[in-house]
Amino acid sequence: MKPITKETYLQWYEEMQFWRKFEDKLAAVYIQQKVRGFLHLYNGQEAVLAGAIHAMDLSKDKMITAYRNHVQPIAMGVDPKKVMAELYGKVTGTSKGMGGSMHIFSKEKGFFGGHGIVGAQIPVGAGMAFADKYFETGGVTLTYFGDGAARQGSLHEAFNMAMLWKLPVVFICENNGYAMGTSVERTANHTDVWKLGLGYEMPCGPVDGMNPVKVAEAMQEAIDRARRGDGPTFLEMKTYRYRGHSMSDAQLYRTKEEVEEYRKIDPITQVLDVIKENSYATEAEIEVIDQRVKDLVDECEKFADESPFPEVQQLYDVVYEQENYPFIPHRL
Ligand SMILES: Cc1ncc(C[n+]2csc(CCOP(=O)(O)OP(=O)(O)O)c2C)c(N)n1
Ligand SMILES: [Mg+2]
Repeated sequence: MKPITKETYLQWYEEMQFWRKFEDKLAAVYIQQKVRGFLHLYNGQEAVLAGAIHAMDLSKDKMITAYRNHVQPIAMGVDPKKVMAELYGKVTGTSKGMGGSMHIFSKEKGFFGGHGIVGAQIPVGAGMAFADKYFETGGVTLTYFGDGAARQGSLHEAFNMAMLWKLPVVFICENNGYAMGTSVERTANHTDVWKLGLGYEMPCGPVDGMNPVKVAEAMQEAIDRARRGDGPTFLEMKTYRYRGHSMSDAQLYRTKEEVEEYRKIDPITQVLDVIKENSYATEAEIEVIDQRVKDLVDECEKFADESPFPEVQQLYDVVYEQENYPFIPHRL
């Protein structure tokens, strides 16, 4: 694994702060109705992404996830201004404003969405890994899903095929404790989601998903295994989301005290503590980072605010048309 140095910690701090503040901004502009539809935020789960990025080879590895998908593409190199513009439904967005919150996508940067159907991306991720194996690209696909999605049948089909064909894929369950308002305890006989891998003899295990170092180490082992042709791994990241399932969640299923307990092991605070304990940066230098983060978030908001909405005609540019179909309104 690439060594975890002072620079790594400073980079983790800046990136995770940016992801957190970017999403805080989304929550604020959602209330102003600048962003509409559903909005599922990632606050609290950032270490799962930071650690994974450390272990990935971004020149060839890919990522696919569910609808909690705004900061992953940014981590993989997509311009955050374009991500925010997509959420605003603006033409400058990653999908010309036609995907919105749940469907951020960048083939160029290896980010394959953004999927709203729970568990649907699990077999798609296995399929992407199949393509990598078939075309001998050397790439590995990181396939993310939630604890709720882990109970879908699609997981079992994908696990079976991935093990049978030794596909270069890492399956990652982000266990944040809840599927909408339903806790893991209420949905399954056993709460160790990672054990689902045992039925397929897939290497599997739990990981402290609040600590980017633990995530990076587990991910590196899994990615190395996939890359050398030894097939998939299943990791259960034990993590937590601070905000509701989506913006319309009254959160009656948990207590404020529970959320506060998890804030004590916040991934950003953990990284900041290491920075301070080792004098990797002075207070003034940390303030400079915080200001840079704030400026970039402001820049994204300004860009999205000032970008135009798509022309109505764009609706017809991006759909398949059957030439002889008689009821195409814009052709009538
Ligand atoms: C097939 C399907 N069933 C139900 C839903 C409604 N739904 C949306 S999110 C969600 C909960 C999923 O929870 P989890 O997989 O733990 O992911 P998290 O939201 O915690 O990241 C449900 C049931 C859906 N989108 N798709
Ligand atoms: Mg969940």
